[in-house]
Formats: sequence, C-alpha cells, structure tokens
Amino acid sequence: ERRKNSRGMDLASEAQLAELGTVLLESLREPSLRKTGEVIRNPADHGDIVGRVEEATPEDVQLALTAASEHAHDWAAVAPAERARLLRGAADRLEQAMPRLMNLIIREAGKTASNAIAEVREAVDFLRYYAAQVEAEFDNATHQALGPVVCISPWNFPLAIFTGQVAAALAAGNTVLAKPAEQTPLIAAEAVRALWEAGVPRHALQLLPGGGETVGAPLVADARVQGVLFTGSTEVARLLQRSVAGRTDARGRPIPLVAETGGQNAMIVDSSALPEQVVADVLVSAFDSAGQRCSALRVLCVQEDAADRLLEMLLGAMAELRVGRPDRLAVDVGPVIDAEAQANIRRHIEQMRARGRRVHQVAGRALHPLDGGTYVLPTLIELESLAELEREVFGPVLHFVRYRREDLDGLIAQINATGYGLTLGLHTRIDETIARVLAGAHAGNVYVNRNIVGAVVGVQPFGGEGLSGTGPKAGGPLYLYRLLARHPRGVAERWLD
Ligand code: TXE
Repeated sequence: ERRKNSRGMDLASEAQLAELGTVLLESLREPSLRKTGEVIRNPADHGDIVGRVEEATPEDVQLALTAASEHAHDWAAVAPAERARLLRGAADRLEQAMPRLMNLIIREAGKTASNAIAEVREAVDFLRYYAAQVEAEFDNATHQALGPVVCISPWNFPLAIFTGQVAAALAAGNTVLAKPAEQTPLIAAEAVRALWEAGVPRHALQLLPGGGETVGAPLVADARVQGVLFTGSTEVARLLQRSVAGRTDARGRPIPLVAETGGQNAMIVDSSALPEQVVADVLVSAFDSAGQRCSALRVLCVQEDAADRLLEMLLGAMAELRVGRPDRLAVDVGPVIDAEAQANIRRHIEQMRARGRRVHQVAGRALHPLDGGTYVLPTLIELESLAELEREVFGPVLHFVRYRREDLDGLIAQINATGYGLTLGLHTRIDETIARVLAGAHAGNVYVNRNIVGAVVGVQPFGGEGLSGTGPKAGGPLYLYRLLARHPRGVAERWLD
C-alpha cells in the first residue's frame, strides 16, 4: 500500500512529483483564473492582484523531502560539466525572458525598472559563475555533495538571491528544497521553471512556497536535510541555528547553515571628501530600492566641520527624489514591501521624534496620490550618537551623526560595537584615513569613495561578519565548498577540513 498525500498523490513517485511541480506552478501561471491560494498584491497598488499562490501543505513538504533524499545520489552522480550545462541553459532562458521577468519584479516586489533589470542580470551571473566554477574545479570522485539542501530566501532580491542560493546548491551536486519569501513566490517560480526547462530534474529542485513557520521551519528541522542556505533577518537565522544545532552528517561534521542577514551599515565622511559626490552616493546607498537592501546605508557619520553644509545639501537633494509607482520610469523611490514593513518603519520614526530627535521627512514630491500602496517618504533623522540605533530599520530612513576629527578611532569602535559587519562606506581623500578605517573596521564589504550598495558576482563577493552572517561570501570562490561533504584537501579556509 503506497502512502498518499492530501491530493491523492503517491509519496516519492517520480511521475507524481512531476505533477506536484505542475500543480504548484500551474497555480502561478494563470493566477487570475485561480480561485484558491494566497493573493499576491502589488505593493505600489493594492488593487492590482499580481497572482495567487498555492502554498505547500505539510504533506507536500514530506513528499518533497522524501524525493530529495531518495534522489540525492542520482543528482550528485551527474557529471559536473553536465550540471554546469544545465545551469547555463537556465541562465540563457532568464536572459531571454528579461522584459517579462522585469515586469513581474516591478509588480510583485515594488522595485524600479533599473533595479529589476539589475536583479535579472545578477541571477544570470550567479548561474554562470557557479557553472564555470563547478566545471573547472569539480570532480565527482573527490568532491562529494551534502545531500538535500534547504534554501530560504527573502523578498528584497526575490530573483537574484533565490537563484543564487539554488544555483550554488545544485552546482555542488545537492538536491534542493527551495522556500521563497511569502511575499514574492511568483518570480521565484520563474527561476524554477527556467531550471526545469533547461533540464534540471524535478527531483533535484523542488519549489515549496509558503510561510516561514509553516513550510520553512519543518524543512530545516527534518533530519534528512544536510545543509541550509538562508538570507533574511538575524532573528530567524538564530532560530535556524538552534534548529540545526547538534545535527551532524554521516561523517560526524555539523550540518552547515550559511546565513546572510541584516546590517547597521555606516558611511564615514570626513572634511576632505567631495560633497557633491557624497550626496549622490548617499542618495543611492540609503534610498535606492526604498532602502530595502541589507547593504543599504543606515547611518551617515560626518566630520563635524563638514556636517552643516553636507546636511543642507543632502536635504535639498532628498527633496528632489520622486516617490511613486515603480512602473513609472520617472520614479526614484517606490513602495516598501507590505503594510507590516510600513508600520514598523513609521513606528521607528515616531519613536525617534518622541525622543526629541530632529526628523526631516521629504514631502511634496509624490508623483501621484500615495494612498493606494505602502509608501514611506525618504526620511533623515539626526541622532546624537550611533548607540541610539537599536535594530535594523529596513526602509528609506537615514540616520545622521556628527563626529570630531580626533574621535575617528572611537567612531570605528562604535560602528564595530553594533555587532553587525556587512557594508561600510568611507569618503575621504586622505590615504592615512583610508588605511586606518580598513585596518580597524569589521565589515564584510568596504566601499571607498563610492556608494555602498551593489556587489559583483565573481568580482566582489558579498557577505558579512558578526550578526550580519556566517560566510562564505556569495558569488565568491569558497561558497560552493561549504556545500560539500568532502573535497580535496588544500582548499584552505576556516570552514574547510
Ligand atoms: O524576514 P524573515 P522578513 C530583515 C529586515 C526586515 C526583517 C524582517 O530587517 O525588516 O528582516 O523581514 C523565512 N523558519 N531582512 O520578515 O522573517 C521567511 O518565510 C524558517 C534582511 O521578510 O527573516 C522568508 O522566506 N524560515 C534581509 C525568509 O525566512 C523562516 C532580507 C526571510 O524572512 C522562518 C529580508 C522560520 N521560523 C529581511 N521565519 C537581508 N539580509 O537582505 C521566516 N522564515
């Protein structure tokens, strides 16, 4: 007697698995025709229903886990060059579908057109980068995959981060159970479809849309899972760490959890910096993507004697930012992801106001009435000290502090004391200051005399330290090695044997 799931499908049968994929994806393909499933709304315009998604049931989760572990050897046995070929096929498909994917990212995640284009490009880069690496370096005789790997991704890079995680896990030879953010499953499904159409078997890659607690947590807790890739909040990363703690693979090694979390990112500006360049870089760093990047600038630290002038210039420039629907090309700042995010950001602004901090909120530049979506106007809050920042505020809110020239080391220590260490910016034209900051700051990515957002796959790998993440950096040469149970000795790094 074969066990059945709630839809009457046999557990772990290949034919039925294919059907599960179709059921989940069919529900995504013609969303307006679906009567069931969670509604996905455009954050810029809540009347616009982008689609509906049928969330994975507990039975679907079990079915997927069984298939991923039963077929782990099949996928691991595929030659590295063949795995690379399939990933490249998916990259070509995403590239060809650019206009459609761009529109979906704009509507589902509320991103601007230029951000959406960059996001598709990054997803394509991840696929090709890991494909090239596995082709050049891997050999199934010496590189052994982990087995089933769970990928849990956020909504702020709903295609690039999702695809980056999945591509890496697949490239290394692992079967993948992918749980996209509940706000953005539709674009994630497009990446899955591209990989399937390129020839990645459905047992090697399964999509499980749904909630963090209902789908993500049981996946990570399952003893068959041999590795977890997570990008999201520090709080959830801690929960996942507890969930995998004490679990070991067949060789007695701890199950890897690769977490990329938030930041409390600072930029230091001294009085030798070019003010016009600083203003341009701050606008991008703090307000692009409505500040919803883990790399975004949260606190601008300006040397006292340059602070008044820079603040005035910055507020003037902020007043020029256009807020509105990201499907309008003239828009600089779109909505935040949902009403909960909007309420959290507004609460923070009100708390700071109640504490007596000066809050500058730019009004009057909305391109249209903003009541149909979850918008937050670009905001600057003057603080007395960096220590006032308690938690990450994930939106278009920039904090501003002043420091004295002789206190530079103290400022670096305060930045380090946040416990995060993701991105850090520095604007100065003094060599000695650059050397001091590079030597003293704990940050995964430091940017000098430019904006602090944006990493380049294969060129500038991305990842943080401390509360910001575990490493290895995504899009860098070590990432795939963390996704292996065995590999040749001599690939030196702290995570490796
Ligand atoms: O993140 P969550 P949210 C930060 C940012 C933001 C805050 C909350 O500060 O304001 O996190 O955002 C899944 N077991 N970042 O709520 O909850 C969840 O379904 C397993 C920084 O979106 O961490 C989603 O797929 N999985 C950031 C993913 O985790 C669980 C990007 C991220 O959701 C789970 C996003 C559980 N118990 C938010 N609970 C960055 N680093 O860029 C949730 N999830």
